[in-house]
Amino acid sequence: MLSIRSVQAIVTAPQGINLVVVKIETSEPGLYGLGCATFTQRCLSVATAVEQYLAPLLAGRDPDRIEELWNLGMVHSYWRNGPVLNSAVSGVDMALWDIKAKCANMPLYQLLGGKVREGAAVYRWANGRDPRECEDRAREWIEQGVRHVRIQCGPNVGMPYGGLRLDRPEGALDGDYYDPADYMRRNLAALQHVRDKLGPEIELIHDIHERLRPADAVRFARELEPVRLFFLEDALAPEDIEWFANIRAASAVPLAMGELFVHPGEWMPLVSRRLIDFIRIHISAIGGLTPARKVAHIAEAFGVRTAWHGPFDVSPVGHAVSVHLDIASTNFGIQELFSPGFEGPLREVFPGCPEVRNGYLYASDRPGHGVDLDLTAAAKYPHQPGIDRWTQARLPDGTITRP
Ligand code: GCO
Ligand code: MG
Repeated sequence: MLSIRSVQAIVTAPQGINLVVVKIETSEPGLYGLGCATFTQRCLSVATAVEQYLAPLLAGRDPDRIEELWNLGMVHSYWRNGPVLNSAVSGVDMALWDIKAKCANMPLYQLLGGKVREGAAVYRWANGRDPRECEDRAREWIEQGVRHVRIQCGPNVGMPYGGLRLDRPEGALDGDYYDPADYMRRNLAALQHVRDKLGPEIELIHDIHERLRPADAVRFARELEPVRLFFLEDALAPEDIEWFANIRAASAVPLAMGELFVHPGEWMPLVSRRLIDFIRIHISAIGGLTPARKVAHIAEAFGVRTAWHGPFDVSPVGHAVSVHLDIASTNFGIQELFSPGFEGPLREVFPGCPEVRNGYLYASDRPGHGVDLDLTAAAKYPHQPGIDRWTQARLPDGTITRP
């Protein structure tokens, strides 16, 4: 019987962003699987959870039993449904699906029911410091065949969430200050500008990134209606999801939520009460492909579409798993793809990155999810230590707030 021989967590940062990948080797020489366990802000905690707890638990077990091992991985810690342990289980889970597809000599999408489309339409980031820069960036994507662009206008185009106000109180503590009022004015103007300049065909998206108080989010969603967004992303923090009913009552803007979700109790009420239109979960944060495919099926029953989280802090392994699920899901909505995409060192460390052409992501037809990991190359880009500043977000008076 095939068995699990080793479970290893690899932390690598080919683009300077810490990624976590789990490699499961089996008793059959050369047969291994790779999974994404990336929670970049706490990557070493995830790696420790994999190697200190999951590796000894799984050694010698049957890799075919994915559902069994996913449930074991989730409940064995007793306390569960948190981002660190879920990410660790995700790395194992995706690696087991990779192994199963390799054993079946099939691309992963075949195990998920086969293709319902050839490629997954992507949305790309059009970040700018002013409306004109946002417009220019959007035009660059449109020239590459992209039909969905996310407009974010703010001084920090690298992490383009929130406005800026410089008049901090005396002695204010350091942090990443933003002014919700400035943010709303700035982004309403930018979205109106881009819609006016690019016309009605292009699909526009905007990410509030949980940075508004609920009442402001309700008002902003109403103000955004004339822009005709494809969807408004993360209008609320997970702690405030009861307010989605208020936004639904006030605005017809399609709503997308989920990248911060870790517990079924967060997404289930929004889906079952049809309070959102797109579920945008960070797949590793809920435990991997096994739960994500269940979320997709449940969402389909309620008319909610998928829009899996696709930032720079998902590894190419995770992106590949998303694409296989995208092309096999009837209720696929859109796939986020970070900028600049799978370039340079990322391709060196992860041979087989998904291909992007004319606004679509394509899944590999090789057995498994199609992405490999070059351990020698990975070692060239070791863990990047440091203290994130952008998640030390502060309101103008210096109050720490949600990033
Ligand atoms: C997105 C997200 C990211 C997150 C990042 C957190 O929509 O892609 O908002 O930009 O901020 O993944 O680490
Ligand atoms: Mg987001």
